[in-house]
Amino acid sequence: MDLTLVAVPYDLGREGVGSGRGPAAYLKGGAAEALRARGHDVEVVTARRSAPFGSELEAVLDVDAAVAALVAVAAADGRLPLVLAGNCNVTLGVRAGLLAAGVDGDPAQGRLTTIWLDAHGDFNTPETTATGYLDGMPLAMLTGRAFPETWVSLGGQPQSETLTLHAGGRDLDPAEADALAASRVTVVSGAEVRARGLGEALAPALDELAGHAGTGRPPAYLHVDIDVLDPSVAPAVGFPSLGGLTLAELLAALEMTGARFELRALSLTSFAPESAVGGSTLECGITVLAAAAEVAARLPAATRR
Ligand SMILES: [Mn+2]
Repeated sequence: MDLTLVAVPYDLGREGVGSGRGPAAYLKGGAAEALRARGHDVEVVTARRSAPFGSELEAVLDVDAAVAALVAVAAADGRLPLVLAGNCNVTLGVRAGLLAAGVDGDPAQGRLTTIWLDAHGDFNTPETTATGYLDGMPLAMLTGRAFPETWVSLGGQPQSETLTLHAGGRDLDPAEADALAASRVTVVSGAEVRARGLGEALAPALDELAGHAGTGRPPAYLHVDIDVLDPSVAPAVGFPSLGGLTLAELLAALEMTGARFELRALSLTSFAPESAVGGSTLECGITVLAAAAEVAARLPAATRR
């Protein structure tokens, strides 16, 4: 499989701080070598902000424009973009890049879905947030609920909520949880996973999502905030939340996604190497990258273009 590792070394637009150190830590920790050892062709590129830091929102969109350009080139070339980033805001750039590469362009193959695995809702808006924290809003931004002007600057269209699944959430603000429950996003909460088991909780939701997207195996973009894992498994994150997935459950979610969708991109965020002993989190992340490459490699090459 031809892979493009896209490093996005920013935490809310600030370079090399907090979770913005995660991408370099993955690369220094052997992410590219681990993928090459499994037989993949791996290129590594880095997204860079083009202008000095102004505001968080400006800087995030600046970085996302760079991410979109790199993802578009990789996807158009039949490579699988594996995007390593500080924050979940990177999803805007990944989606914009996939759209630019025409991944959403063939209705016969189904429309592009987003599957979002995260301990947090990331669904706050300026109206519901208690703190104003911008990285509490990326799923709301992706779906056009928050800062809809984003999609004017990035190009492309917001992700339809009907084609969006959020799974593994267990730490949501009350107003955010209400908004998510009232939305058209399919939700599989962390509590449901714990109560029913991952397979039983997730399979019907993925089936429903695939049904909304079209016939055959529609294209999917999988976003993994590594904090969806339990902190006992992956402790080095900025906002750990108990009751999360095991690594085996996360890998099973990837397999279940691959069984129903064509995996067209993966993003992996929130690894903050200095927030705890980073080793196991690093290993988990690299394992997720390898699993995504393996799932995507099962597709015939022609469908990746
Ligand atoms: Mn997140």
